[in-house]
Amino acid sequence: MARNQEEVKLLGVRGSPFVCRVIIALKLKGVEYEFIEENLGNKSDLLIKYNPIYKKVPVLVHNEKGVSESLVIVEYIDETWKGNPILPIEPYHKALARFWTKFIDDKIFAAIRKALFTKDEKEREEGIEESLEALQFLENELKDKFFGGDEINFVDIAAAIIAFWVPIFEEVVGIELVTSVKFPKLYNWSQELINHPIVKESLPSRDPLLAYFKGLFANIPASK
Ligand SMILES: N[C@@H](CCC(=O)N[C@@H](CS)C(=O)NCC(=O)O)C(=O)O
Ligand SMILES: *[C@@H]1O[C@H](CO)[C@@H](O)[C@H](O)[C@H]1NC(C)=O
Ligand SMILES: *[C@@H]1O[C@H](CO)[C@@H](O)[C@H](O)[C@H]1NC(C)=O
Repeated sequence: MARNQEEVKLLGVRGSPFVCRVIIALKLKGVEYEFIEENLGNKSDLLIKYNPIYKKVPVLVHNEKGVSESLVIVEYIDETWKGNPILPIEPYHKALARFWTKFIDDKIFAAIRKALFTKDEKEREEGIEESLEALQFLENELKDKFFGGDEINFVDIAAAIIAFWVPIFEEVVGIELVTSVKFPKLYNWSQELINHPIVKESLPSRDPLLAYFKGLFANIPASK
């Protein structure tokens, strides 16, 4: 199929850090796409059809082929549209980039969730401790302006959640995680990332998101 006949659709919601990864990747590659806003309270037939297992966004539909899971989608985009590479080419560096993205989802995101989405103080303290421990590994890994060096790469895209969403969570819950004192490199990186032109135009608006998470947090049942 000729390039100009390509049909690219993204099923998503605006505020999702996982959907945002895919938006950043598509914009970096200069791929035109149609954004289809999902209502997660009443999922579309399209979402159920293309992601019957998890029924989650993002889903990329490229010429009627569906791809799910944000990190898998970003790799697919990188391999399908050349130019502005997202993953390293060299196998060892590629393996390391995949390792860190998995670490972000399995360790950092899990610990941060634990710290946030609870009203149990003991659970929160444990979550904060686990978050700080995990973030320290990422701080030690950061050697340049971005994880990708001068340009953003797979790890920067995966970690956008730390740069943009985590400060919102901190504000909602009233805790501190990524401060310039605790994590000077990560803090600077987060400022660079959210001001990177492609990332900046891919991020959702902060205020509605803050209001949304405030509501979500207020509705967490009190612990026994
Ligand atoms: N591991 C998934 C996570 C995606 C995810 O959690 N999506 C949320 C929105 S932020 C969702 O679709 N939730 C709907 C549901 O769980 O029913 C990814 O990386 O794509
Ligand atoms: C869910 O969405 C479908 C399709 O847009 C609509 O027909 C239906 O009324 C919606 N259901 C609810 C409970 O809002
Ligand atoms: C962070 O940025 C500030 C201001 O640009 C700079 O003074 C500081 O040295 C940077 N810190 C690190 C750890 O890069």
